[in-house]
Amino acid sequence: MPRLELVTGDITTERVDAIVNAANSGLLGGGGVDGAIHRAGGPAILEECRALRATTLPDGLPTGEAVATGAGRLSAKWVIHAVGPVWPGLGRLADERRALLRSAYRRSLEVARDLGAASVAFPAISAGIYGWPADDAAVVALTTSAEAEQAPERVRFVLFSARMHDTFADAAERLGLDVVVLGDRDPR
Ligand code: AR6
Repeated sequence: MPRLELVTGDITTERVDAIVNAANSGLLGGGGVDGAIHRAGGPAILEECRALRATTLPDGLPTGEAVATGAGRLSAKWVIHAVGPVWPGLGRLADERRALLRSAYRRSLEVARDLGAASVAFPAISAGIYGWPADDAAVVALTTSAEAEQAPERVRFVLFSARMHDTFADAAERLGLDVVVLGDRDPR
């Protein structure tokens, strides 16, 4: 099981080997953390995404999948673009889509591991513009990472607000998972 870490902050400044982007299937940028990563990382990331669309991913990246590019000006070596599902509202569809959210985490961890990353940072995938309820998003993020067989040694959740941080911390406690809470500025 990887070491799980929680921190409040802006994921674009994290000093980890790989940063996960909560992208969309088009891979050509967007709002939220996606916009922040492309702004901070510069045009090289978008160029690589365009190249993927022109070659191996003409129809875009399916929901629940992940693909890596370089990280441009970011201190990370790679950005792993993962596509989470849109929250469908409570009901039958929620279970199906939850499997896709699990898959987005699992595939990101596998891609990170295949790249040789020792550390990876995640935002709360789907919990912003895609509307996933924060507590459920935290449970999926934590359990999928804790259970992952293919993962870097360190998995860090970088939460943009104190409230989301508390949601992740509470979920971890309820689930009986050991997580290391880092200070706002991670000394690494
Ligand atoms: N660092 C860490 N977390 C952040 C940052 C940041 N700089 N900025 C936002 N968050 P979202 P989604 C948090 O909306 O729900 C885009 O348009 C945010 O507060 O970025 O998966 C894509 O192109 C929230 O908790 O991603 C897609 O179209 C979490 O990151 C769509 O949004 C995820 O919010 C994906 O929506």
